[in-house]
Amino acid sequence: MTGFSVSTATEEDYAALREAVDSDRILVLKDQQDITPEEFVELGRHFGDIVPYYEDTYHHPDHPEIFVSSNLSDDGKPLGVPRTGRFWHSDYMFAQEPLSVTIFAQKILPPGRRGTYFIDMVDVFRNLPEELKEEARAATASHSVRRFFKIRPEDVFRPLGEVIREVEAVSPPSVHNTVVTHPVTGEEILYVSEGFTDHLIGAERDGLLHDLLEASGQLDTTFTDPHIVLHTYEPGEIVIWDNRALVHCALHSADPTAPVMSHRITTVDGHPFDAAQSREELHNV
Ligand code: 7UC
Ligand code: FE
Repeated sequence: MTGFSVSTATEEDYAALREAVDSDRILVLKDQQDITPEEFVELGRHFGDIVPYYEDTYHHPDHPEIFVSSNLSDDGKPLGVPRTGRFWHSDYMFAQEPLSVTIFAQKILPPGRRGTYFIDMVDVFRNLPEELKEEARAATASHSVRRFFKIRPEDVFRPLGEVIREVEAVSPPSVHNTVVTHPVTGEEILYVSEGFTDHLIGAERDGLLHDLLEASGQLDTTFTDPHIVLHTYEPGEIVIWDNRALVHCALHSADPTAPVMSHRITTVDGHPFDAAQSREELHNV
């Protein structure tokens, strides 16, 4: 979409953006290079309550609502965390209440290809054989950040066991339905990811998680599976996506030293994450 500007946007414009994200799952706003952090936060507020990342190593120095992925430093202090999200996931899958919407702004683009791979997990579920659908509906899934928790600068010289215990205490695994019902569209979403889903609970057989991930395209290391769509960023783009329906995987620059920076805001939209399971139930699993 061209022509959007936070400085002139009306409530109707924001409603149209939200509708586009619900119907198309992903929306690209062009020519946003001049957006200020304050305006970016303002944009985020129109998609629900902003959830700052739970680890403050990722925070923008002046705006904790903004998650920074970057390999740059300011006065020797790292700005955010480099090379984040290089694995299939949905943001905050490991949390009791995962996120509804992700808003992603590429601030400094490295040379070469920098993008995000997406898979529409509504499509994936719709195309599963009926038998696999039934097996998935019958199970719940346990998700954990542990494989992708990034060691923080202040963790150096700490015993690894202590760090692991802390990760498990601060971000214990979450349990969600393996098939989540979208609260706005009513669609069924296969809610599993290669990066965060640790195991299924109540599955009829071993290997179900593997079969579901395989069917989704998330195990294809060549990224040529027909479910996979790559969005490569152009300067000034902001991409907004439905974090319930899509899983994503970052494509970082081939050169890890090339300066790069992206800003991200995530929200909960006020609907239950999963229409089939109330928030109270989620907190009591
Ligand atoms: O550093 C990262 O790759 C961040 C990841 C562990 N979590 C992203 C999220 O919101 O779930
Ligand atoms: Fe992510």
